[in-house]
Amino acid sequence: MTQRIPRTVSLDMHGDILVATIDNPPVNALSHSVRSGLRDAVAAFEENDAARAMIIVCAGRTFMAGADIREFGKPMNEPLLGEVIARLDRCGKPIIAAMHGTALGGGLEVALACSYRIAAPSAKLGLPEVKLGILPGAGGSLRLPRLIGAEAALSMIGEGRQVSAEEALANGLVDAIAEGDLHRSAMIFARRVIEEGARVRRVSDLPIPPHDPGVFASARAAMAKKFPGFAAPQRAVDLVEMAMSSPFSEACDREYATCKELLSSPQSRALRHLFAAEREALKIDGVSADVRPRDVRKVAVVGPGTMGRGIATSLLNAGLAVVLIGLSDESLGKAKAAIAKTYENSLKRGSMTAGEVEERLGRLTLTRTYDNLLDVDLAIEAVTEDLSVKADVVRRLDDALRDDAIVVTNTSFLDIEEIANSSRRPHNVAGMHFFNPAHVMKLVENVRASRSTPDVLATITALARKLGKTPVMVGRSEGFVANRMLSKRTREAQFLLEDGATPGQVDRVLSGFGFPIGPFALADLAGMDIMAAARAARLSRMSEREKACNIVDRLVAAGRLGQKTGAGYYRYDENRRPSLDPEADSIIAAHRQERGIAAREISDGEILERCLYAMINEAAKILGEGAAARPGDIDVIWTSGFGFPSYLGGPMFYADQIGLRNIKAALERYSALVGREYFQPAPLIEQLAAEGKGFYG
Ligand code: 3H9
Repeated sequence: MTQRIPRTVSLDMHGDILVATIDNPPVNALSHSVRSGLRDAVAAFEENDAARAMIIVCAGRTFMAGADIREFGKPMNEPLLGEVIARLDRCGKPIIAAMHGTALGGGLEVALACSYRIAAPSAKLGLPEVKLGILPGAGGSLRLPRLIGAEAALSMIGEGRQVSAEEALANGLVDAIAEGDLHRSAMIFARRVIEEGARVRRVSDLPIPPHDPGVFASARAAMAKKFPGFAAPQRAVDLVEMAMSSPFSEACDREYATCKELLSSPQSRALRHLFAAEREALKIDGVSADVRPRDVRKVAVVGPGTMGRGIATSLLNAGLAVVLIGLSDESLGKAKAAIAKTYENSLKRGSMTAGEVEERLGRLTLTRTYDNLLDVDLAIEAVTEDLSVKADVVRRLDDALRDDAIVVTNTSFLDIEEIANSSRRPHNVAGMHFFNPAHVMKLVENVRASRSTPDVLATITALARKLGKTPVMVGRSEGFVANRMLSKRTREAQFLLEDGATPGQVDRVLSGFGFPIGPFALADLAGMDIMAAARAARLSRMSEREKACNIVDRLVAAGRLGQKTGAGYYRYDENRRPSLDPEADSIIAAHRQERGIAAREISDGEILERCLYAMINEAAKILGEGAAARPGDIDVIWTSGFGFPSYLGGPMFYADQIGLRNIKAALERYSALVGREYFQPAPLIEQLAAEGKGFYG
């Protein structure tokens, strides 16, 4: 018998076991039809005397991944998820949730309202609502701690941490891990439940497990440290604490009210915007979804320096074979030692086994020649930022690789077109701009050249995803998106020092805004010599004021290279703890004096606006030029790569909250104060402000 309740839920009887299959691609979200289907499935189960147990299982790649995010912010049609869950909970016969893929949010809440839970060995379970700025709203924060205890529940709800099937079995979240086929295992499990009396087990009936009341205070402190500025993790602790001291039904109402309240909060809107923007960024302009990426199994990395090593490590981590090409045995040996050291640290931390280290290093080949590269599918050059050196490498790769192999440049500011032009096969050339350290940093700016073919672009996107990165496609532009915008913030931070601000003040304002580190503390970390070299590379394209604003060079001349020499903008103790340093202030004061600039009192507001609006204005130029396809791409770049607080949604989303008319007025103000060449509003801002629109309409 096959009975169809709404389209997305079907029911099948197998002897005395009713199987409810949810099929709502792509991720079986709990859309209205699934909710009503589930409610009707429970009713059908209760009415059917022949059915002694029911299994809930999902078709496709995953168990239910939660409430349907697309329905958020719109009027919800009944039944609401809470009602469906209450219906499952009240059922007088046992229901078994059989989970595969990711059982998340509302999906896990459905499972928690069942009598039993069984998971495929590869399944992941979690309540990730906090990442969307909300909290579970359908009993998750009440049932989870009853089942696994307060402490384990706090980390899953407050951090959105997903657990493996193995961990879930160990902490009692699931009753069994499937052996072989999940459906078959679930049937065997259900049969046993029936044979043992078809007992109903309600998590809502479980007593509140004993817990140390101090656990909530320590969770609050841990969340504040781990997620500074985020509201939902703190509210998660409040919620779990409340859930563990209130009657179940009262706690349910309060949980739902909290979820609803957070849903309309600015942080949740920003985080949900980013969730969508990250997925949108994978859709490449002009490349249809059916373009298949080329197969990439073996990659050559040219240049065993810092970037090359990081990129090679990242590729090895993703299971690819890597040929690292260098000029000398010495540089190659150093690179291999550095990669091995990274793995040694992972070994010490326990995040890798000795076998895994050996296997990864076994896939690495070192060579000084371009011989035997015919089995290489893609090559990444990470040599010196010098066009002639890069062009030479591209030509050598042309000769050495198969005709269909892809050549990728890791340039950070050279012209992608000129690099592509140095190849005989420019259609096979593109950029992948990794950030240092490349095996750690999530962001990769993938760069399209004018002749890169769609499948080349699809391949570099797929490769970056395989490396666990967040790729964003950008176009031709000096410094691409991230560094081009950053350079404007750096410029303003320097000008602010000239105008009278101190490094401590600027850093305090920007970290107070939500950046993990201020620009001057960051410069001390990177090293003043590196900052000076970056400045020297751009000198010829700088304005007169920027050229003259050489505080970085003065610090280098004073031997203040940053943390590594114990002093830069700040002074550092032996544990690298910073303190304000009057000597740095004197160097800055001497610079002002020489330049004839009188220091003035600078407000925190001016610091924030000059630093942020200079970036936003540059972003508007980038968008206007088409070097970024969408404002969302820029938001993803800055939140995933450069520490822009994700609860503010990224610089473009933030700008829309301020209002482009207000931004334009501030840009005009700073044009008058600092100079038109620095703050003239971008044409796109002029246009959108005149139309009363924002970047997002
Ligand atoms: C919740 O449950 C609240 C309740 O507690 C209380 C309510 C009262 N809804 O990520 P992918 C789309 S809050 C609608 O590329 P993957 C996604 O946009 C929810 N759509 O695949 C994309 O669409 P497109 C708590 C969703 O394999 C497509 O599916 N749950 C949802 O890399 C593929 O997604 C979460 O926060 C959704 N819930 O990763 C889970 N989820 O193709 C959020 C995804 O048009 N989801 N889509 O761009 C995820 O973490 C990942 O999507 C997942 C799959 C791990 C499931």
